[in-house]
This record gives sequence, C-alpha cells and structure tokens, in this order.
Amino acid sequence: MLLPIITYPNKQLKVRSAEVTQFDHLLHRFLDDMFETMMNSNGIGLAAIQVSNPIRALILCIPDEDGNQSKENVIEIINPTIHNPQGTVMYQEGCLSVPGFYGDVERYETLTLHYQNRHGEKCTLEASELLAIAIQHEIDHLDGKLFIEKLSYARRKKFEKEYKKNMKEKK
Ligand code: Y12
Ligand code: CO
Repeated sequence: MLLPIITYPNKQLKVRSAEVTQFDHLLHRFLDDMFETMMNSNGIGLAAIQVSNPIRALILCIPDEDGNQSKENVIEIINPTIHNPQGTVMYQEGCLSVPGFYGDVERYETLTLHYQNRHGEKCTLEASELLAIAIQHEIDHLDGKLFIEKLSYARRKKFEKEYKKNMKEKK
C-alpha cells in the first residue's frame, strides 16, 4: 500500500521518533509499505516519520553500479545508533520530504552502525560512501532534523525563498 509522504514545512517532521519495541506483523507490513512508497517516488532512503509514523525505523536501497534498485538490496534499520564516526565529506543531498531541492551537506565519511532488523535481532554494519551519508540523513529524520538545517546561512535563505515560490506555483 502506498503511504502519503509529508513534506516541509509540515511540523511532524520536527518530532523525535520513539524506540520500536514490538517486532510483529504490523511492523513488517509497515516496512513493506515504506518500501513500496519509496520506490514509487524514486527514493533511496525513507524514514518512518516521513510517512507520519514517529517510530525509529528507516529503510535504504542504494542503487547498484548500473543504477538499479531491488528488494534484495533493501536494508531495514530499526533503533539505530552511530559509533566511531571518522572523516568528513560533502555531498549534494535530496529528500522526498523536500521535493525539488538539493543542497551540499557535510557528513562523516565512515561509521559503524548498530541497529535491529525487522525481527528485533541485533546487527552491525560498517558504512562508507553513499551508504554512510544516507544513514546519517535518515537518522537525522528520526531526531526531527532535516538536511536543510545543515546548509550555510546564505544557502538556507535562498532555499526558503525558492521553496515558498515553488509551493505557491503548485497551488
Ligand atoms: C544521499 C543523500 C540523501 C539521501 C536520503 C534519501 N533521499 C532520497 O531518496 C531523495 C529522493 C528524491 C527523489 C526525487 O525524484 C522524484 O521524486 C522523482 C527528487 O526530485 C524531486 O522531488 C523533484 C528529490 C529527492 C540518501 C543519500
Ligand atoms: Co530525507
């Protein structure tokens, strides 16, 4: 089932999401719906709060070298924590909740992720490159933060002006 994706400046996006405690069929169905919703919008990452569910769950599907995404490559990440972050990189990020806008953000280059899978099993992942960037972007969503908050002052001002203009044009 496709879920509606909420967009900036919806205040729900500022909510800190709560730990997941029940790893049941309702969670599994919700994760499946998140995947369908993300693929339908050409996304590579989606946090639960973006579909109005304030739980600490996110999914990622990083395209392979041919640019293809498949269900086998999806990573479902629940109750994540970042450890041992190293280095910094700049990357031009986009977000399904901030449609039509991309901006340069500084992130850690590599990190270790501790999380639980859909069955509640504890997992560890060593992440670098696009995966590490996407993990940080999505965990920010779980903490009620958007990538636009990490832009320079001048870029953020420009964004607010352009985005408001786009919103008026779409009405
Ligand atoms: C690096 C940086 C950020 C992430 C987070 C995940 N971001 C996305 O999945 C962004 C998807 C996206 C897709 C768009 O294209 C369509 O909607 C067709 C898009 O374009 C427009 O909204 C016009 C913007 C963002 C992961 C890795
Ligand atoms: Co996002």
